[in-house]
Amino acid sequence: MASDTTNHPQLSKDLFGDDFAWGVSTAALQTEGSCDADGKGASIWDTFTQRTGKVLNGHKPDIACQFYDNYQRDIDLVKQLNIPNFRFSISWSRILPKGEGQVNQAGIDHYNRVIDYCFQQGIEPWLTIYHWDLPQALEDKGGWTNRDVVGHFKEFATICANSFGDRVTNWMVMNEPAVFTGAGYFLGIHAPGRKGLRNFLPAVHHAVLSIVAGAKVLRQLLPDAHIGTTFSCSHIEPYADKPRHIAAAKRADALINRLFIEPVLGLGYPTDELKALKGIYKYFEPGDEDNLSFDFDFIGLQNYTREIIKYSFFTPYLGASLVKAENRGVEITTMKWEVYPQSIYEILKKYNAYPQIRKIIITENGASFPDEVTGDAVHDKKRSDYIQANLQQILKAKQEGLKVSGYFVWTLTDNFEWAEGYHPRFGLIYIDFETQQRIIKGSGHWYANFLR
Ligand code: GCO
Repeated sequence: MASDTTNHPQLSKDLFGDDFAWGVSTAALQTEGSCDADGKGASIWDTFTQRTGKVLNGHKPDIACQFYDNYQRDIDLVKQLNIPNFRFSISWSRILPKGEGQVNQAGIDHYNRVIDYCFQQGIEPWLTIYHWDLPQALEDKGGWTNRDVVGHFKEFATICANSFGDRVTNWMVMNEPAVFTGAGYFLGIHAPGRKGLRNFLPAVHHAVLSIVAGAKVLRQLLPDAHIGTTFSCSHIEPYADKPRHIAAAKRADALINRLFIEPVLGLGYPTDELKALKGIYKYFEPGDEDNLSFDFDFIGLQNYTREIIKYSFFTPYLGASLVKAENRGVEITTMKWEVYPQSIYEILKKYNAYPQIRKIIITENGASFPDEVTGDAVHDKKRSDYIQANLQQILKAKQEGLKVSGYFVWTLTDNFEWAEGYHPRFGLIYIDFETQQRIIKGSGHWYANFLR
């Protein structure tokens, strides 16, 4: 694979230190398939993808990577790539088909087998409790806009802690709340497809209460657990050095980078910067102020790109819009995201500055590019270059003393990329979705060598 890889001579795993956690991340809905197997209830993504026009090419997650039936095959590949830590999520509706009440033991048994198999292969499982696949039965009662969801999430987190906590040490309560509330309850482009501030604001508040409630449950039941939660983030720059663009970039930063982490760190919602958020207090109940923050062992940051922001009179509430990377003449991925590795360094500097954060782990970073398949090889030099360039930036941050202590690639195999279906390929491992054949890509070979 030598010809497939640019030499980044100074990059070696050892430079990051012995206690740096190396891994790969996945999510249940994106990989498992078997959407109604063994008593599983429907999730909002199972129903959303039945609606026409919601997902590119009408793709559905019902088969995906067949990870539910064939988890051993892919965990074997994690091992083959020398990856010591494997992050995956638990499907809420496999364990509580209606989101609450009746427990489906088959779902618990399944995840116990997956966890046990990781340990058998010498791989440390890292569990995400919630990665966007809310049970449809809860959505029918209002989903994240209904405050009852907090109690139901607590119930789900309690079952996870009691069922898996005897072996699993590393936990992430929730994945990227800004995306599932923003895309799912404000823009309507992700499940459940709801729109507007009146859906978004309660969803945000109930998500924050749930993150904290879930973390408290873990801490109480599993005092030795290593507890985190993950946030999406992007380095933001104003379009031009003009006051109106600078102010717009600050508002976008409040929405994209600060909305969830600041309450969780005890700093409250960033309503000063973003006035439209003030409506969130309507959804407060007495005592909420004391239930918005938690002292996490680590914060998971997920960064892919930077955003350039300009003032926009026409964007309601925000008064800001993105200057699309495709119009800026920069290198972009299949997702049309700018390739800008310095973003991850800027992000580390930004979050490092919060004294309340003890430790940062990059729980996702990666890229989708078109893969070139020739026989039994997949050439994806752009992906390995992307990962190496990002690691160079993380190393620089680490050497400057910033508190970063882990890196997880998104993702193991190509999978179901939400509203984009199977078109964007993010995997270190290629999947032919017709045959389910796997081929380790050049980037996978690179990562395996790097981790050796
Ligand atoms: C995320 C999502 C992943 C995406 C990835 C690429 O947390 O954003 O966890 O599910 O697939 O980010 O868009």
